[in-house]
Amino acid sequence: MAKTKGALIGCGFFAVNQMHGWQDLDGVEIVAICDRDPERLHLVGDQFGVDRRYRSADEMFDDGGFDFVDIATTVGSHRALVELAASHAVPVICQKPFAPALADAKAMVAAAEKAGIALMIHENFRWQTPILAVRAVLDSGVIGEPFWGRVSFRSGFDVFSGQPYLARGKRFIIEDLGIHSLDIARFLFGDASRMTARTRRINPDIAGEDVATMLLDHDNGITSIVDVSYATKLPEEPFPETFVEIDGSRGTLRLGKDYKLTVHGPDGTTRSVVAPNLLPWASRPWHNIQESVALIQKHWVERLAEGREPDTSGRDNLKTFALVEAAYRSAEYGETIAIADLL
Ligand code: NAD
Ligand code: 89V
Repeated sequence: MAKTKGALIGCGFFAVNQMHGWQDLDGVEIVAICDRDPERLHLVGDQFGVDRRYRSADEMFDDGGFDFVDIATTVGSHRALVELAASHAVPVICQKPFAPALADAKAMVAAAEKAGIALMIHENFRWQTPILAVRAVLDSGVIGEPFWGRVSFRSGFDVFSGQPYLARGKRFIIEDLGIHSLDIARFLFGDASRMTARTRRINPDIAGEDVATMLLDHDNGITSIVDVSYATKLPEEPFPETFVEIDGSRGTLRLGKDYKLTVHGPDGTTRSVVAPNLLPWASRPWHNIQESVALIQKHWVERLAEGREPDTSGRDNLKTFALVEAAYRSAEYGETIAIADLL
């Protein structure tokens, strides 16, 4: 069978994981890559044996010859590149954060719909093995109907050495990391209708907020807390683990350090370890995120072949991105924000 051909734009820090993920997938081949920076183009092209290399995305699209494009650039270029893909009717994956602002994200969804192409946001945290394990427990019904939840990511890890742009943005932790945690909250507890948030900047050397505490009212009556911090100095650094607590009508679930999952129900308590697999190209502590990259890319290829909308489609991810926007507004004005007013 002919291989599905992809192209990748943005050969930076994170794209290497995406290239590994594509390389591992049977039936997929990345046939062209693009980066404005010739050094990154050279490094990634040589590492993954891709001969077609472009410094301009326009030129790469003009030459064509691929079935989808994977955008792994930083947020400022996402709208222009998605619109470029739409103008060439090429299905597109775009890294998170979706866009600089909700209006841009809506325009991107509209462009993809008008062109009749699939648009998936690379929102991979819900594809992490421990998060999928939590979802499976909820689906089993063992803890009954959830009524309260917490999604927590607290760390002192130096993310700025690998991703220096994170120290410079006016927005930091909610836009970069909280966006994943908010998507996990939607994945586990359903869509949210109201958001109340508070933020702080503890690290004086960065421009944006590095601590956020968010309270969500979900449509189905669940209340959740999503709390994120890069200013939390713990005796054992948990990066990049997400902790989850859920209380249900029949029991409780706790996902804690080292991927330990405790489920308590009417028939007793089970304790297990739901650690991610360490893929051959992965390295600790990033392996949890790296495996989720491989899984979301597999999902994309499957859905593309079936002609079905991916789980984190642009349309779906507007609801996650609206929570980001709402959190910043709530923190700025000290008010609770109705999500429906944004969508
Ligand atoms: P980076 O700065 O290391 O890499 C971006 C690359 O894109 C650079 O090499 C740059 O030259 C290139 N580029 C930018 N605009 C371009 C354009 N218009 N045309 C061609 N090339 C262009 O950034 P990064 O850390 O790799 O992050 C990239 C994206 O991945 C960001 O949106 C970030 O939030 C996201 N990210 C996601 C995860 C995740 O788990 N989903 C993890 C880390 C980063
Ligand atoms: O996943 C991400 O988006 C990364 C990090 C985990 C460092 O926040 O930017």
